[in-house]
Amino acid sequence: AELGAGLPAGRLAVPEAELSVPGGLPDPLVCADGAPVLTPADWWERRRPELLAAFERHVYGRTPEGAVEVGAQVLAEDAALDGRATRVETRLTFRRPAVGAAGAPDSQGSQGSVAATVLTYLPASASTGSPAPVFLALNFRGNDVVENGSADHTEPVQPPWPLAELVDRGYGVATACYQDFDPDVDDFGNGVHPLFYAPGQNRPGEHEWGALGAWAWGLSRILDHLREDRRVDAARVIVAGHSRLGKAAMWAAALDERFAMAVSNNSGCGGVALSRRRVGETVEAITSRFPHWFCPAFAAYAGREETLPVDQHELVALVAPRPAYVASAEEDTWADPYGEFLGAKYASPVYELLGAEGLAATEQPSVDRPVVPSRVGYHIRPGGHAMTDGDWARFADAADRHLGKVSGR
Ligand code: GTR
Repeated sequence: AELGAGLPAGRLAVPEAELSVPGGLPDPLVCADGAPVLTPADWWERRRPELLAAFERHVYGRTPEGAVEVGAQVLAEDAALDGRATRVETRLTFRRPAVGAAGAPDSQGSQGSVAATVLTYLPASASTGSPAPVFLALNFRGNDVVENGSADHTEPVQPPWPLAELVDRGYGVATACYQDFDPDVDDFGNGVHPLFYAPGQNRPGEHEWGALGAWAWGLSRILDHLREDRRVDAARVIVAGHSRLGKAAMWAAALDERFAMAVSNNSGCGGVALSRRRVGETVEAITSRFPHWFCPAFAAYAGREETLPVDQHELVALVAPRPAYVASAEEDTWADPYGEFLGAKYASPVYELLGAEGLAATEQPSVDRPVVPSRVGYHIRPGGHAMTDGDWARFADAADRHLGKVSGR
């Protein structure tokens, strides 16, 4: 049965079985005042800014616009992977700008600066005149675990990434540990938040950024840095992430249109799974365990998802018409794989309005039948919550397809 007649204005009718709350889904192509979005100009000038502002106000919080002073110091630069890659480690430092015309000293002392170590693998060909497209993804456990794995299997588990395979396909990979930008604890005295506090402020306000906002900000600062490197194809930087970092990657791509493509792996609640389904992790569950990920205002929607002014398909829509690739895992029920599929599916009308193909599947595909050709891509694979080598291979397939195949080895 369709939740058709009687829906409030601006609600999209979807099959009843897809949601757990009444009232349909917010329609990405209807403005808050009920005006339909009929042209690309309506989208770019009215609806997109309105949706972005709604995600800031109700979900992730507003990212401050103020500048920080950035320093970059190369820590190491060597050949790697038997000469097929260049491995670079760079320390980025972020500081509050000196305050006032007199250049008053930074009152926050050591808390006035934050550092992140960025690890980059670039195909050797990037140093000889063929700038490489790059996958940029934060990691959970440290750059060394991306390279070498870890014997420590406590959650969240992080397998090593298939750096050699990606480099051999022509892609660079850039990463930093997410904790460098904001330690993942419900505490706002560290990480990048204090760099932007007003005098006397010690935590973000009701509608200000949480940790996901800080991680997304970090992704944009790494992008700034990559764009300065002539070995990087600045027009082809793909932001990717797993789980909480898949949420951050999608939010980063929504905020920062310089990202050429976005990949969300098992991002679940607060990522691309629809909040109105209330399957697996709910707004109540996530805001009780991880209140600091979002703006404080998001917690008010726990158990009242039907009143959320947005839902997560609209996060995918904010990436349009850039390629967006959504990946699920069959046993990852906490992330609601079907809800992730629907997040991709219901973003599609915005892609179509902008002249791009939305998800080329109306039903969830079976496991291991990836939908790569359309600009919104999707796969579900067997197994549990993880970002596997096979997932990475599909991300590279989608990037090949939509950003142009790069000449690997
Ligand atoms: C879980 C959390 C999810 C997901 C995951 C992860 O505990 O409930 O929202 O983000 O962590 O990041 O691995």
